[in-house]
Amino acid sequence: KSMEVELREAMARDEFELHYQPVIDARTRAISGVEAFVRWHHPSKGVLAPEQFMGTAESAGLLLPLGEWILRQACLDAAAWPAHVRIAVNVSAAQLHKGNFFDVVLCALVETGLSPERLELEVPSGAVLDGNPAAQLLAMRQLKNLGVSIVLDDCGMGYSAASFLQGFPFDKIKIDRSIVQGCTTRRDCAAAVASAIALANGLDIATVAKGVESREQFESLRATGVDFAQGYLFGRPVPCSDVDFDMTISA
Ligand code: G
Ligand code: G
Ligand code: MN
Ligand code: NA
Repeated sequence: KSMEVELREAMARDEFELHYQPVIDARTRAISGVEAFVRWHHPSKGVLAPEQFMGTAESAGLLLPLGEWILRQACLDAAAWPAHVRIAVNVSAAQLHKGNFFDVVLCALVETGLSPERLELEVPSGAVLDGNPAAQLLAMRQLKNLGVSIVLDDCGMGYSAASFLQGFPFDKIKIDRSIVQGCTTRRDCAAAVASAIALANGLDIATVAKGVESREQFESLRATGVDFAQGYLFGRPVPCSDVDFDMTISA
């Protein structure tokens, strides 16, 4: 059987699951939210990560239905959590480029009862640049008016030009793991992290450091002024029932 056929069956058979990774508030050291990551419980291959099936989902035209399922499931799960926990959902370029994106998000919020202020949508920078900027801007502005946050996900230095950040209504940027992980050992990484934070601060955009794996990295990022941090130091993505909503990181 081809993976494409298996993916179509997986949608019907409910073989997808969301795992959640904690995001820590760097100031309070307490959990501020989680990011959702999709997993596929393949009938014979075990648990598959998105890199193993997202390509096929895309070529099979399944990114939109899968994306809608992910959004709705994440909102449904989050609606049952303590109200201080925000939920970040990754959005694909295909979803962002579709004209009905705002309606899909609104529908998920209304049907699950999740407050819009608790939802963050993480958009890949490539998707923003490649698409129809006017249509995307409209959708982003509508979502922001509703109270949803827009997050620029993979902010490597290539996309962090002030003009780009200012051209879209981002509430947050996520600083890439590749530079975060070098912030205590490499001058180029330390400089790149510091300049991303300074630029975001100047534009009233919050910052999240991804891929934080050590205490030293976390303390260095806090000293540089990062607002939020995420990574294996705080926890891996885990099933909904395993998330610790009272997590705090001791000083
Ligand atoms: O934890 P993990 O291996 O699942 O994540 C790998 C990549 O897949 C990440 O870059 C992440 O952004 C992407 N990804 C994970 N979950 C989702 C999802 O629900 N939707 C989309 N569009 N991408 C996801
Ligand atoms: O591209 P993006 O950074 O969104 O990818 C998220 C992927 O990185 C997921 O597969 C997630 O499980 C993984 N991840 C999350 N935190 C860490 C970390 O601290 N270190 C490493 N190496 N990977 C991480
Ligand atoms: Mn993400
Ligand atoms: Na990601």
